[in-house]
Amino acid sequence: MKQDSPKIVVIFPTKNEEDTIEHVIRAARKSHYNPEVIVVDAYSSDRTVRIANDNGAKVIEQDNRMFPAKGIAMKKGINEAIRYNASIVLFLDADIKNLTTEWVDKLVDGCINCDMVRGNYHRHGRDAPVTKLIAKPMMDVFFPEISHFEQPLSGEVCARMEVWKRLLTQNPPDGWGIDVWFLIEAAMAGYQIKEIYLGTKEHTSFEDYREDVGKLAKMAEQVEFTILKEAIKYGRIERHEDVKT
Ligand SMILES: Nc1nc2c(ncn2[C@@H]2O[C@H](COP(=O)(O)OP(=O)(O)OP(=O)(O)O)[C@@H](O)[C@H]2O)c(=O)[nH]1
Ligand SMILES: [Mg+2]
Repeated sequence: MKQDSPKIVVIFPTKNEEDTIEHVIRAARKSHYNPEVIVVDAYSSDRTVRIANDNGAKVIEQDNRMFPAKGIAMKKGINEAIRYNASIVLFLDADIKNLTTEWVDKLVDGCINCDMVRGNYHRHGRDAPVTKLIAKPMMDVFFPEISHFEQPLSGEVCARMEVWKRLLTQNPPDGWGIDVWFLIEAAMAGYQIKEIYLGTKEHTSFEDYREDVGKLAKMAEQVEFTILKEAIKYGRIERHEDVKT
């Protein structure tokens, strides 16, 4: 590692990810950036925490037992990364079966000259219904200037620490709305954001809902209302009148 390499922290929010946690931590730790790996766990009832500890991650518990709590976990992770003096923080989902070290390197590389870098993938036809049916159409209406981002709910997001710190002060949501919220708030703050293509994403959460998409109802609701609240905050709500119903 070069002397002047930035300090990188990789954060995995986890809830019962014993099948994939070892693989993803190992892939991240092999990065030439030599990152610290933090797991923010949601009181997993399986072996996630033990496996994460055994593979060199620092494991912390999220702040409370409210679920879903991806936002709570991400906020906790950023605060922990601040203690590590990180200059770049990369969030990755822990359920990605085909995560590679190259993903980590590419996302961090992109962040050297950009404020925020986000993962984009090819997804199975039935994967990512909340992205396809809720987030993308709503972003088209309320935030057209950033609706070109293919994956507004991407869990693979890298940003410079000052970006995360500033966004933390804006009262981020606690649940599934967090991903699109970070995108909208970063864009509204004028940060430079780019999306990079990482290939196909294979993740275990898809297996949970491929036969019953209704399992995503809470996620859909939280994403939808996050975008609505942001549309109100930024004076965009009247744009719904342009939608043919
Ligand atoms: N700490 C914490 N982690 C969570 C929570 N909910 C989900 N996660 C983790 O967040 C990551 C993303 O969750 P997934 O269930 O894979 O959801 P997703 O892939 O973004 O969404 P889909 O594409 O709809 O499956 C995974 O690593 C989960 O283990 C939570 O409440 N707390
Ligand atoms: Mg997933």
